Amino acid sequence: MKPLVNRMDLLTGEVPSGATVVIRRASDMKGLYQNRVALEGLIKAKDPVVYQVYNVAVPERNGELQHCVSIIYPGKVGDEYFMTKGHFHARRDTAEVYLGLRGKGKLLLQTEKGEIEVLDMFPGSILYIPPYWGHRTVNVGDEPLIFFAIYPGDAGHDYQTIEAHGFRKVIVERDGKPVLVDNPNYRPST
Ligand code: PAN
Ligand code: ZN
Repeated sequence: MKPLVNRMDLLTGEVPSGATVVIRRASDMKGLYQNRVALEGLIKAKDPVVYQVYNVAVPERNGELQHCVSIIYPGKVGDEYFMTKGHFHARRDTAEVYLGLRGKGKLLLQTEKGEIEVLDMFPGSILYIPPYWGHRTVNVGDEPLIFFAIYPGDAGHDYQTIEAHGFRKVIVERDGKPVLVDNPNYRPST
């Protein structure tokens, strides 16, 4: 691997070259929001992009550092804000750092035992995700939420655990403000 430099647009979060982009539309988020009817309506209307991630191409092996820019667009499904799918790292003993660049967000973290934490994301926020904590980001503002992330090359992503159990809490809008409420559909691990 040779050293490399890439450029991101600090306003839009786009990385025009040197990265692969993953695009997640409303139709990719089935089963993740509480309000299925609202999600179906959104998919039928125009199936908007909920978020996208520019991943700089780095080998997925120990010693390397994966790094990427995530952009979560403003919007809601019912009263639940646009958010990422959320995941654990496949290798549970790997950490991650997020650097907030634009917008207003919440980082929802949860251990497999169901312990939960919520951190604020804002331009200049430096967030540490320790090993063993699943994580999901939520855009609670009215502009794109953009952040840079760095994590071990061989961390990998486990989406299935979150898909199967959900997060204990969800972040919804109440009277124009984000509020953390219990997830009625949370299925704890036994
Ligand atoms: C981030 C996330 C990114 C998209 O780069 O992968 O924000 O979220 P999902 O992967 O949950 O769809 C990260 O935490 N990587 O490990
Ligand atoms: Zn991660």
